[in-house]
Amino acid sequence: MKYLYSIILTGLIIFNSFETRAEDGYRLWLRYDVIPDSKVLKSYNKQIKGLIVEGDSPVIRAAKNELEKGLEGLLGRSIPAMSSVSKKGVVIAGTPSGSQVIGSLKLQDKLSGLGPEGYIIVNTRYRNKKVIVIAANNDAGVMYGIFNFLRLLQTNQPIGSLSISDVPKINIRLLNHWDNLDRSVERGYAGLSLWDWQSLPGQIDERYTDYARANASVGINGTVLTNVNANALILTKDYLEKVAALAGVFRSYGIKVYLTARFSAPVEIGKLKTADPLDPDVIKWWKNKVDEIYSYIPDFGGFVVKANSEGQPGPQEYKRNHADGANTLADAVAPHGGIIMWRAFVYDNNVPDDRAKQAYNEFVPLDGKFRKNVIIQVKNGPIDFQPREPFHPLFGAMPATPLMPELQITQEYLGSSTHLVYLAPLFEECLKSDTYAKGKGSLVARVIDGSLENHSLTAIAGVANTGDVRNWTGHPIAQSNWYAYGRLAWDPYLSSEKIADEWIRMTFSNDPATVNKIAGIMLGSREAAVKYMTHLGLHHIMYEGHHYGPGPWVSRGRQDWTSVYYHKADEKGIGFNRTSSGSNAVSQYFPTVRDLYENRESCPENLLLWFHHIPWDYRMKSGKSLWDELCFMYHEGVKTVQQMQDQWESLRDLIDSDRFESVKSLLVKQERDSKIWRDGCILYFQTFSKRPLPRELEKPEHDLNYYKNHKYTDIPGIR
Ligand code: GCV
Repeated sequence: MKYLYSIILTGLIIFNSFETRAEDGYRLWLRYDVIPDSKVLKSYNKQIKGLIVEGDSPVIRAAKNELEKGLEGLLGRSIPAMSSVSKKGVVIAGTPSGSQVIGSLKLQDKLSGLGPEGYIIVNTRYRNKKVIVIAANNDAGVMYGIFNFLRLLQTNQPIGSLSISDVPKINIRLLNHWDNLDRSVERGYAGLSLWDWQSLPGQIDERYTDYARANASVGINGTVLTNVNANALILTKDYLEKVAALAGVFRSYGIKVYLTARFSAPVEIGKLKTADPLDPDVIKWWKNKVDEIYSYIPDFGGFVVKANSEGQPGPQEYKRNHADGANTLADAVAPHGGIIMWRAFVYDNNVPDDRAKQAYNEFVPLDGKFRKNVIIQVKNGPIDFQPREPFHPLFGAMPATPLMPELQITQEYLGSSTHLVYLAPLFEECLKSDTYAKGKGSLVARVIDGSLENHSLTAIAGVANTGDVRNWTGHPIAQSNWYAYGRLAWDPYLSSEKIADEWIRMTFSNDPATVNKIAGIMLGSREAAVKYMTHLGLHHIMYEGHHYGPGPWVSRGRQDWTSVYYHKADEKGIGFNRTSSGSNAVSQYFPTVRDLYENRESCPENLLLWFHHIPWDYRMKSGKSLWDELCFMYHEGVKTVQQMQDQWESLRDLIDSDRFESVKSLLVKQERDSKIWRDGCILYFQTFSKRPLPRELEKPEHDLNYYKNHKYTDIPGIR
């Protein structure tokens, strides 16, 4: 019997891998292959004998499907759906109102306080039989519970004494797609947009469902389909029908659809003479337009708006402010329960002030002036998704207004989908920064989960890294950034280590050696990128336009789009003086943080050149001069990439050859590019420092002109 069992199992494993076209990455972390550890598999098979998932909503049906599919894949046999608990080992999922069995378990106490999306997973007894219960107040909670239960199995966790009670800490958890209607993706490096507007609404690609499954599995419950550099056409009838078709797919996974609103839409598609937000015709136009949208999509989430930023139209053109603009839209969506996410990413070339200060200057005076259904969307740092930035000073500075962070999952400034950079440490660094807004412990996470100021409107956005390439994200490891974002959106207090551990187990293997090796590479990768690109607080010194390689020499055109504006290297030293003797951006932080940054001795060295102009011979904590430290850091960055290559090589026999080879070849490019960053930057800064490269360091292969003229020909999305 045992023998027969293992023959069937081997057959299933082989069948499964043929069926799924080797490891092309399409299945993301929802792979559901038979658990290879026979002990673990046997124990699960003993504990899971049947299923009861009651309820008849689309969400429950989708969740039930997922559970059946997941269990069949992982356990290597289909688990029978049952109508009553006739034996031990039944997994029961549902809500007290939708499921008789769950209803009879009297779980009210355990479920109270879990809201519409929280859930419990517990081992208990039903009519004296051991069962596993996944219960929630609402269907969405049941679905999240089911995904977590599958994650427990995928990561080989014990399931004999479960007592899980989980609830999302942020209510609205969004992906922002910078996708255009011609299917190009701004800062997208993984092919075309997932939304095939030409074939919608008639054709529904299976990818839409798989996209929704992936998002739901990590708790993402909203998607903004269109670019913040918005096209008003998305608000016209033909496109709304297409949007409605997508919303129909996503709804079954608890995901709402949102759009970007072009502020000048009343003029562009409404044929009005003005888009002045206080003009009665404009107010009426938005109201009618919104009513129309809700007639297509009754659960439409609302709008994201980029206004008066980088050439986008906005209320300031009519001498109105951001609150006037946001409130007109907010009033239009309010009767339907919609929200407005108004972006604080604003800066103006004509304002002769430090760009890092402008959002704060424009928005803090408006605190308390927004409608209740407006939330201000703030990038993690004050410039623009750089490899390292201090947290944005707006966090904590607008106590009367809900704020949501915007994180960038797509790697605009971190090597696109060519470099292996695990972003959870970057996200975590921002979320765990202490603003001191209400004394110690006022973390950014507490500002945005509403707990610091008691806000109930809470949200978070991540700029998506997905596209229509087979593996969704281009670089196989970039999938982890989508996963990590979702997990942190659900719980911003999670650690990068825990998230990496889960993702690796689900995506590659539960073998401890494999997990450790991949985790080691991932966890050091962000710091490596910072070191070979912009360490010690350097920022915005990238190649103009595509932002991929180095460009510290960029000096033409709009000042605040150049590099020289930011590094301010001269013969004396390097760095942007943002202290009280400079732009005084430090004054936008609460006193404890302000004092920390103001003083160059206390300023963390990894942000030193963000806040200070430092002499080349300044003694760093290492004992080296600033110049030597800068050179050593660049070299360490490259060295880490080389170590990543060796570590990856040691995985050759531990993981599938498809993903092994793909990452290996990308690491070769990453090493090449890290050297271009290192040598280009060192040679350029040397023209100011006039100091030699420390003797022990390898000399650049080429002269500065070579790096200045280097053209990339093999970077996704870059021509
Ligand atoms: C969508 C940066 C990017 C732009 C992006 C902008 C924004 O400037 O380079 O591509 O535009 O941020 O976030 O609005």
